[in-house]
Amino acid sequence: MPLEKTLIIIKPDAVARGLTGKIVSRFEEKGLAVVAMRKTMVPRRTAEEHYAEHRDKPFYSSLVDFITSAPVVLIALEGRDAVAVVRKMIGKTLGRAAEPGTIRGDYGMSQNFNLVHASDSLLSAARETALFFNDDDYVPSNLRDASNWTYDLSSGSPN
Ligand code: 3AN
Repeated sequence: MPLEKTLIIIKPDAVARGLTGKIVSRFEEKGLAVVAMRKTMVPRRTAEEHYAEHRDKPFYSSLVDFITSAPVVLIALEGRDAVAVVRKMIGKTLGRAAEPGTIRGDYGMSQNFNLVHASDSLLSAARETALFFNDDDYVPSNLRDASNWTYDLSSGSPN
């Protein structure tokens, strides 16, 4: 079955507000597998590389300041169409415009303190997961008992 990996960062605001568990639960309940996870401070140079595409934007340095200011939780999630599924689950960038039912829509009001980062394409997902995780950080998702109940495997083409 073709599986994608995507990078989530639970940002300093969400970690400080004690929302880590709730956010991780949402992804688990959806059927995405946590295949790597680490609570850490992000080194400044790593943050600059992570946000490189925003280097010329006026908010770049405050973005780097924010993500390096306090602990974050880094998560690699795996699942079918994981990149798009997770983007839909986090909602719009601006919390107060994000739809209820999304993570930002349910827990946030801010644009800058918007709780989570999620890779926005397969290409960014590959770049960002490699920036934060090594090969030996990953556990195999097929060890998770519920994995046989996330997709219907009986029809030949998992769905
Ligand atoms: P998203 O996180 O929804 O993918 P991006 O990739 O457009 O949003 O922006 C990355 C981060 O930069 C956002 N999470 C937000 O914190 C910040 N940001 C985006 N647009 C603005 C803006 N116009 N002013 C200030 N900060 C912004």
